[in-house]
Parts: sequence; structure tokens; C-alpha cells
Amino acid sequence: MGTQPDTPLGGFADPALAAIAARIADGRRLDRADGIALFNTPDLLGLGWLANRAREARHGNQTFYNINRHINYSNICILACPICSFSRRPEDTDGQWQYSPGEIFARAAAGLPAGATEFHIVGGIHPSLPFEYYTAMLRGLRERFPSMHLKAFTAVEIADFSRRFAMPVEDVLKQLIDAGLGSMPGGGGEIFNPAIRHKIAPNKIDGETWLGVHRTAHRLGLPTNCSMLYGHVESVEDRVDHLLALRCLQDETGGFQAFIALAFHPRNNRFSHLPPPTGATDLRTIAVSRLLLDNIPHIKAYWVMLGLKTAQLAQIFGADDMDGTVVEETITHMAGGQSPQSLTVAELERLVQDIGRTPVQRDSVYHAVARP
Ligand code: V47
Repeated sequence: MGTQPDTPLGGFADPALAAIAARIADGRRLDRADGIALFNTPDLLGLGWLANRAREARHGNQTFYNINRHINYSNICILACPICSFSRRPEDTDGQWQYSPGEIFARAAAGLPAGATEFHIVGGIHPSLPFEYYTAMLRGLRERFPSMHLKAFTAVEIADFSRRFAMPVEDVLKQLIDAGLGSMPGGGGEIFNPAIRHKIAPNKIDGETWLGVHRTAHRLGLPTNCSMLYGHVESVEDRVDHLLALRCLQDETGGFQAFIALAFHPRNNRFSHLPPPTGATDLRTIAVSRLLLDNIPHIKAYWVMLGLKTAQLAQIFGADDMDGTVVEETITHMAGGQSPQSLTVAELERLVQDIGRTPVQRDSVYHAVARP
């Protein structure tokens, strides 16, 4: 922490926060009870202060972003998760899409911003696409866009490939890496508590399997991200347990690059009776994540889900990354997301600068990219 003070000017409004700050100052690791106290503190500014201090100790004034394009190759999915507004069942008669490799290559080029460095590629759990569809997609993209990093397939998709094509996860990943896979996104983690997971995504792989896929990826040297979906029917305890499970795997492998707190969007799904999480919950979740996940370098405020204003404020509540230009997004927008589809580099940099941070364009493994 260098010479930074241990308390905000005037101290903490919540004695529980003061005790946690003292533990951090002693170099002690936060535990489950601390996590619960952080989520429950009424002193949101004190919590933000602590998270901001941890963030600045690691990243100073930098806020990272990348120039990327999302591609959702298909929304056909056999899982039918109650939280999801994006997917359509194979037997549905409308609203489905499944792009051919040719269409994927054309979409990849459409609206690609100058200086783009990453494709972020995910889809539903399809009943019948062959493994060659996925490898040909990666190979074709690598051939046509050799400088682009391919961040593709959540652990849920990888586990499904393993099941459907009767190959160990390790072999699936090795073949995808051979075809051009550069890293994996963090989606599909949701909430690990089996009772809650059963309510929001009953047919999805369980938390242990999700973690196991990431463990294997890390063993193969493939960097991955991780996430938590919050603001539905989970408790504060569920959030803390989820974060601690991620921290535990990171202790073992060190392979997670970034954590993304995904704010639940309740429109057009079976939880549409729920209100979306408020701005205070969003900022609190970012801040607690920064403090509990002391071994995951980057905390991403994904502007598509948080909205531009909250993602900006998150940069002083523990986050150090904004994600990127995105270009075209369907998962959040089909669930009622009101953010724009895309941001320009100038728009991203303005948000970052206006909160007093220094924007740093990064590649997919967090090296700074020199801007022309
Ligand atoms: O996998 C599903 C979640 C994820 C909803 O790794 C929902 O860099 C909110 O994972 N409301 C997709 N969330 C997004 C994602 C992501 C985004 C940006 C960057 C990265 C990264 C990863 O969103 C899904 C699922 O976990 N999700 N439905 C919903 N209604």
C-alpha cells in the first residue's frame, strides 16, 4: 500500500469496515465473514475507498480497454436456462439464428473498428453442430484475420463439446488451441451454490465442472476470465462463496486474468418479475470483488451490462477495466439492456478520462497496445 493512509479522512462510518481495513493493513487475507460484512456494510463510500485503494495499489491510475468485436454464432440452445433471454430451443419456430462459417467471416469483418485486436465468440449449447464447425470457425478467422486474438467458448460450451464429441476436456481444448483459440471468456459461471443454480440454470454444468474446465485450460497455459451473475435470487452468502471458490482456484493455477461481475437483466426471461440490481448493488459488488479476489489482477466493469455511467463510476470503486468497443451484443440486449450496441475508442476514452483515470488500450492478455 506504500504511503497511502489506512483510513479515509474522517474514518469509516461502519466499525466492521474499520476492523476489515485494519486486517488488510496487517496483510491478512479476508475471509467469508469479512466478505459478508463488506456486502452488508451501510458505508458504501468507505467500501469504495478500500476497494479503490487496492485497485490503485495494483494499477495506479490506469483503466484498461480493448478494441474488440463480439460474435454470437448461434443462439440455438438445449439448456433453456430460466435466466436467459438470448437462447431459443431447437424446436422453436422463430427468433433463432445459426451462422454458417461464411456468414461468421462476413460478420467478423462488418463494422470492425480500426485497430481491433480481439474477437469474443460465444453461442448457445447446440444439439448437433459438428466439432469441425467450431474448429473451422477458428481456423477460418485466423486465416482471414491473422492479427486478431480469438477469445472463444465458455466453460459451458467446452464441457458440452467434451460430452458430445466424447473427448476429454483436455483434448477438446488442445484441438481448439491448435485451431487458433487464444483464451476463454468467463461466462456461464452464474452462481455456484447448487440450490440457486438449480433455480436459474438447472440444465447447465455444475460449479465444480465449470471450475474443472478452467483448471484444465490453465494447466494447458490458456488464460481465461471468470464471472459471477448477481442480482437474481442469490444471497450475499452465495456471492461470497462464489467469489471464494474463484479465489481458491486462482491460488492453485494463477490462470484467471479478469473477473467480470455480471448484473442480472430480467427482461424477456422467466425472472421478469424481479427488479434489476440497483446502481448501489452494482458498485458494491465490484468493490467487494476487488477486495476478496486479491489474486485476480483485473476487475472488469462490463459497460454493456452495467450501463455507461455505472461502469465509469466503477473505475473508482475497484474496477480497472471497461471491456471494449464490442460492436454488436445480443445476450444483454435481448434481456432488456439499454446500453448502446457499440462504443468508439473516443467514447470509451472520454468516459475514462472524465473520471480522472488514464485510458490504456490493451490486448487480450493485458499488454498495453501502442496507439498510432
Ligand atoms: O454466459 C445470461 C450471463 C454471460 C443473463 O470474459 C446474463 O471478458 C445478465 O460472459 N442478465 C455472457 N447476464 C457475458 C459474458 C462476458 C461479457 C463480457 C466479457 C466477458 C469476458 C464475458 O452473461 C453468460 C451468462 O453468464 N447472462 N443471461 C441475463 N439475463
